Formats: sequence, structure tokens, C-alpha cells
Amino acid sequence: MKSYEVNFDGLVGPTHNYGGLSYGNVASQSNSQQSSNPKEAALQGLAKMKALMDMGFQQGVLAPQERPDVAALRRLGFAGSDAQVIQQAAKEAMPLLVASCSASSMWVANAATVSPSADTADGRVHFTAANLNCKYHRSIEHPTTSRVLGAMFANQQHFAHHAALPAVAQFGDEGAANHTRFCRAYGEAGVEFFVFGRSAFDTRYPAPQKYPARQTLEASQAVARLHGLREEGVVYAQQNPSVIDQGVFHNDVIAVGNGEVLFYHEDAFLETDKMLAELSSKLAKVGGTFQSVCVPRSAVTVDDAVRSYLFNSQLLSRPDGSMLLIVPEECRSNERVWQYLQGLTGTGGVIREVKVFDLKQSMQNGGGPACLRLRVALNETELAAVNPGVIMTAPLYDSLTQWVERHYRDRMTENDLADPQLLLECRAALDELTQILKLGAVYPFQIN
Ligand code: SUG
Repeated sequence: MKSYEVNFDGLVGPTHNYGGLSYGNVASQSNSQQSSNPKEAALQGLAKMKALMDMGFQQGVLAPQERPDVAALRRLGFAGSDAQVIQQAAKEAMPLLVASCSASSMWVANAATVSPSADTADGRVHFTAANLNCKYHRSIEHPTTSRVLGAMFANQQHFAHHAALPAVAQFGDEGAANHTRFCRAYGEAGVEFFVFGRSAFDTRYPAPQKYPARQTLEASQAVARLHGLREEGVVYAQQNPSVIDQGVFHNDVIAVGNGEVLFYHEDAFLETDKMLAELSSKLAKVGGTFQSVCVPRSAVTVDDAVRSYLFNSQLLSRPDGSMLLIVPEECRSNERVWQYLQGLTGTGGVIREVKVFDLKQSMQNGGGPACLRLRVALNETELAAVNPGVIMTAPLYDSLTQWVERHYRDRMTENDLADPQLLLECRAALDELTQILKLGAVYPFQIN
């Protein structure tokens, strides 16, 4: 049976703004309070989806969330009508209003961890929504994420959904951004690679000194158990704490894998040789030949990687077995990175081509091409069981582009977030979106 990797990209929501909310994420911190352009952000994301679809890849779309999250503000003690809640928060606690307005759900690599059916004990595709417990503005995403994923992958015969892990730092879980799957073919059993930043219960593991390690070993292990993965099909590795302290807040900022290939920075992991050997032997047991492409620090520094997002790229398999790397424009403007990429594609290795995309609006908050997509490996039967409303087609691209043009503002600052009218605009837009994507009622304003 045929199988595919389907990339579901997060559609940028109408409140996209630079809130400076993510300590440890260099771009988010350095662009704090700048004026953003939600319309441009959404169109940049849609252009990438369309381009991948046009290249023949399977592409889907994941809906944004209801923001401002008035219910979240009410839980923090703001009261009255919706407009009063927003006005009171703007007056007394602007940072909380900003957090409740974040369009951060666009980075759907953090929406969930997904295990394909070939890896799981019950032969279903498993999803665990990420609790994103490290940052308040992201910790409020998972209830809606779960409803949206449930509406997209609704068939219980093929899809199993797990609620987010307990919402405490010891089970901090950031989803697929710290998870990669290696396999010979998408429909065959593979090796799931979980990368954690620290252990919550075992003090023998080192931890970063400056910035938080968002993913714990214990969270990764819990997800592997929930999904019914075999021990032989799982490898755990620790991120190098010193790169977290240099701004590598997720593993997908320093490594990306696809098929039988891991593309990574020399400084990404601890005990790299042991980890590579385990990946290689476990992949061999399911018939695969592991290959690693290490980028030496002498060619690209960790700082270059963090600024250019070289590793936050999409590594995609082409029909001839070679691979294509989708990188952000920032890679072209970094001389060392661009030179490295020229060399990489010119040497006859597996990665043959690089394509560049302008995702500046998202990049300025620390979200590159890989952050914007959630990969779901599906066989033909499973793909047919996905809600067809969320699969990208030329007409859907046109409707979404027109929808963005109709509803989005082209400038967003704190003053705009404080405007109660924005909530009404967003609800009207999202209500229409659920019809375009045939999701049914998924937003709090639709179900309460
Ligand atoms: O969680 N930025 C996101 C970026 C997530 C990137 N995802 C992956 N690497 N997979 C984060 O730090 C910034 C929001 C703000 O500051 O307005 C933010 O949430």
C-alpha cells in the first residue's frame, strides 16, 4: 500500500504579534513590541503550503485558535462582559492580555507528537497533544488543539487521540519539535527519536544553566508509552544543555530528520556517537540504513544556526530517493550558512536541492519552516479517512487567501490587542474558517 508524509501547516491567526513572550527564544525576545503584519504572516505561510503542494507533496492545513482567549483571562480574575475583560486586562496587566492574544498555535510542530500506525501496538495513528507547559501563552493551546485534531482525524478506527500530559514542568512536553522518525518507507515500522532537554526525576542528567529546558525525559517516555511504541523502535537522546543556553529551545532548531537521514549540528546532542550507533542498529532491525549528515561547528556555529534557522528546515523525500531542503530566507543572508548549503548540495550526497522561502513574519518570533508544520505519516487508507476539508487543494488555497484578505489586519501593536473590536473580528473570521475547513464547532465561542 502507498504511504505518505503529509505536512499539516499551521495557518497563522489574525492576532499574530511580537509579544516577547518566549524567554530562551532569541528571536522572540529581540523583536518584542515591534509592530507585526498578521495578513502578511498568513499569506507567507499559505504560499509555502501552495508551493509544496505544487511540487507534488501532500499538504494539509491546521486551523489557528480563538484569540484573545477571554476565558483564559477570566480564569485569571478579569470579569464583566468580554469587552470589559479585555479593557481591564489592557489597563492592569498588559503582558497577560498579550499572552492571551498570541497566535503561537501557528507553530504546529508543537501541537502534538504523532506516531504512525506502523509503529504502534494497536495499529492506529496516535496523537498526544503537547501541554506546552513551559510558557503560559502556549500552555493554553492544548484544549483547542485537541478539538481541532479530533475534527481533522475523526475516524476512531484509524486515529487515537491522547490528552496532553499533566500540566506541570516535570512533564513539560513540546510535541513533535523534539521528535523525529526514521524509516525506510513511511508505511513501514520505523525508529522514533525523542530528544529531551533535562530529566525531572533523575538528577544525574545535566541541565542548562540559563534558559529553560522545555522537554523532559519523563514526558517523552510517557508519550512513547501512550502510543504503544516498542522499546526496539525508540531512541532517547539528550540535547546538549549548552546549546539550549545559546537559544536552541527546541531540538528542531539544531537537527532535522527524514527517512533514513539525520541532518544535525556537531554540538546538538550529548553522547552523540552512542546515540548514532543506537539509531543505526535499531533502524537496521527494521530494514533501514541510517545515514547522518553532521554540520561541523567550523563551518556553521551554533549562533549561525540559531540566527539562520538552517536546521529548522523541512527535509523532504523526492520520488528518486534524493532529498530537498526547504529553508527560510535567513539562510541565504548568512554567508557561512549559504556557503555550507552550496557545498552540501554540490557533493552528490542525499540532499540535492535547497529551496528558500520568505517566512519573515513567523521567523521574527522564532518559527521557521519546520515549526510551521506537523508531519503525519499516513497510508492510503488512513489518508482517505482524514477530514478532506483540511487537505490543501488549489481551490482551498484560493478560498483561504481570500479569507485572509477579507479578515486580517496588516498591522498589529499592543494598542490593537487592547481593542475589543479585534475579538469580534477574530470570531467572525474563525467562524467562517470552520466552515471552509469543514471542522464543525471547535472554538470556545462556538461550543459554550
Ligand atoms: O514556543 N515563539 C514560539 C516559537 C516556536 C517554534 N517552534 C519550533 N521550534 N518548533 C515558542 O517560543 C513567541 C511569541 C511571542 O513572543 O510573541 C513564541 O511563542
